[in-house]
Parts: sequence; structure tokens; C-alpha cells
Amino acid sequence: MMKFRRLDLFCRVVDNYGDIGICWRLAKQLVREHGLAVTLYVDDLASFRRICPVVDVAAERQLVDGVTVRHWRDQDGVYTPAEVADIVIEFFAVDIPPGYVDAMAQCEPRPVWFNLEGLTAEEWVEGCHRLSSMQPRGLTKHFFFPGFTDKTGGLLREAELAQQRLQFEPAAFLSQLGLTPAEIAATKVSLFCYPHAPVAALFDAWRQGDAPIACLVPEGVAADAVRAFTGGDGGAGTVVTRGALTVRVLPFVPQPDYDKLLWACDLNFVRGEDSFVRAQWAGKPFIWHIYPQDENLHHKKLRAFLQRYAGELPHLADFALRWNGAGNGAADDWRALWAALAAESGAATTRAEAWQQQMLANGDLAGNLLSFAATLR
Ligand code: TRH
Repeated sequence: MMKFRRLDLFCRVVDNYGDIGICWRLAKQLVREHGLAVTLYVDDLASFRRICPVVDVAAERQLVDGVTVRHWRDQDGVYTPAEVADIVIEFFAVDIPPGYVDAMAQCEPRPVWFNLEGLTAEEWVEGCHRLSSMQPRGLTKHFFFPGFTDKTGGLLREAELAQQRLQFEPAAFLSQLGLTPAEIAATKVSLFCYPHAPVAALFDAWRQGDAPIACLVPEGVAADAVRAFTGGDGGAGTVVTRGALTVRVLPFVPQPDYDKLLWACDLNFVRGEDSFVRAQWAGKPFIWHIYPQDENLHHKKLRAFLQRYAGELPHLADFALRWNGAGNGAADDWRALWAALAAESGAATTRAEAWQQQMLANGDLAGNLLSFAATLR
């Protein structure tokens, strides 16, 4: 018997689309697969609309795909205990409005309160996952960490994802995006990265290569390199071929279509947290551009992941380190790096599939979170 009926999720958009991307996925899954009534409080509806175009940026409250979405404007609201959900999640340690916390403290029993943390492959996570932290007025907060082992909360994954991928027809999807038969027949690479990635050098290597490459870039991504290569403004719909490389600029697609793009490509460059996880579920080789942090903390996180994932893929690891400015040595020869990576592509595909099975065994984050919540009541 399900102990919980309602769940509130608080999301602050710090940067880009990953914060809302993750919260939106989780909220939908909790409604669809677990029958919870979910309210998503989010402070930036414009970012939300980029990944989910039906969102109304002017609405204080709206129902989207079964999730109640509330515009979280400030910290001033007054809340009653009746408004408080059975489970409350703060994403990435955001400060829930004090009025809401007051109302939580008046509830009997108290709601189950989680801080849902960011994803990292570092070992310390296992020691912190599920730890509790006493809060004033009889409240307790628990840390919940996504992760890559069975001692963490696992990764977000919808139950129907594998089936959807199985039924997916890549050629039809790619021609809907405007790709020509020649581009569909080429090695297809999706490119999603931060502005500091060495894209121009990679384009140069691809251009000079022997095998045709179709690089699919969402509008606004790697904008300088795309403009330099295409000689135009790099708007959606731009397609330019030089040498062996065709660069095609795609519109920023709704979140479910981004999954399909990953499934359809032979290699995916991804970034942040959410696209990084989706690339893993795509079962295709990928290169991760990690979100940069002060004092190169992200390099440590990148190495921790590569150690788990790419032990048997030295060229993929090397390429990923250099893509992130974490490689050893002087100037990078991207032609040689690409040739080494391409030579490893069979092993990288096998590894991507095996990794997927390994991750499946850890359960999915939403299910793991609810099972843990049930032990707290
Ligand atoms: O956009 P990101 O860089 O987001 C984040 C945030 O910056 C966040 O503050 C930080 O904490 C985190 O990275 C590590 O990258 P991410 O996480 O991959 O999120 C991108 C989202 O955008 C993901 O949900 C997929 C979605 N997306 C689309 O819906 N359509 C598209 O066309 C593309 C390219 C992405």
C-alpha cells in the first residue's frame, strides 16, 4: 500500500537547462509510474519552455503532463500545513521558502524531506547517500545522491524507455529533422557542449578526414565554431559541407526528441548532468563535457567517471580528458585523437551496452527514492 499521495519538488534554475531538465523528468515519472500528485515549483519558466514548449511562461499555476507547475517567484509565500506534501524534495540544496518550512513543522506526521544532490562518480558519495541532517522544530532532512553503484540512488530512468528505444526508427526521425540521405548514411555525431570546448579544432580534423561525418548541433551550441565553419549566422536550418564534414544546425528540440537524437547518432557529445545520463541510456559511445567548477574540481569528477566507465577504452578516456582541457601534454592533435577514438568504436559500442545493463541493476532513481522514503515513515 503506497504511503504517500503528494510530492512537492523545488527547482531553482542555476544555469542552462539541466536543473529543470532533471526535475521535469523526475516529476513526470513520479506521476506516471507511481501515481503521485506532484507539484513542481520552478523559478524560471522561460528555461523550462525551451525543453517543454507547451509551458506557459505567464502562468502562476498550470497543469503540464499531469504535473502541477507553480511559478516560484520568491521566498515570501505563506503556506498552510494542508498545502504541504507527504514528500518534499529540494533539488541541489535550494532554500525552500521559510513559510513552507514553517508549515512543514506544523504537520503531523512530518513530511519526508530530501535534498536531491548532483551526480558524481566519486566514491565519497556512497558514504553520504541517505545521511540525515537534523533541522529545527523536529524536522529531518535526508541526502539523496544519484550515482553509478548500488550504494547510491541510481540514475533517472523511465520504465518505458528501453521499449521506446527499441521501437524507434532512426532514418524517419532524421529525415524529419531535414537530414539528406547522404547525411543519414554518414557517421552521425550530435554535439552538445559548453562554449569553451575545442570545437573548431575538431571540425578541422573532421573536415580533413576520409570518411563523411554529419555533425548535428543544436542552435546556439558552439556558436563561434559553427559560425566560423558555416560562414553564416549559424541559425537553425543552416547546413554547410566542407571536405568530409557537414555541419547541420538543428532547432533546440523538446526533451523527448533530444533522446531520439541521441539514439539516432553513432556518437554523442553531451554535457552537464541530464544529457550525460541520457547518453548512457542511449547505449551509444559518448564524450562528456563536464560542467566547469572552481579549482578544476570537475576534472576530478571526470576522472572518477572515466575510471568506472572507460578502463578498457584508453582512447575514449584520452579524448574525453582533452576535450575537457584535462589531458597531459602540449598542443592536441585532434586528427590523431579522432583516428584513435574511431579505431576503438567497436569496443566503445560494446562497452556502452554493457554499462547500460550494469546501471539497470541499480534500479532507477525515482523508485529508489520512494522505497527509501517508505522506510522513513
Ligand atoms: O544545460 P546543461 O548545461 O545544464 C546543467 C545546468 O547548467 C546546471 O546548472 C548544472 O548543474 C548541470 O548542467 C550540471 O546540461 P544538461 O544537464 O545536459 O541539460 C540539458 C537539458 O536540455 C537536458 O534535459 C536535455 C535538454 N535538451 C533539450 O530538451 N533539447 C535540446 O535540443 C537539447 C540540446 C537539450
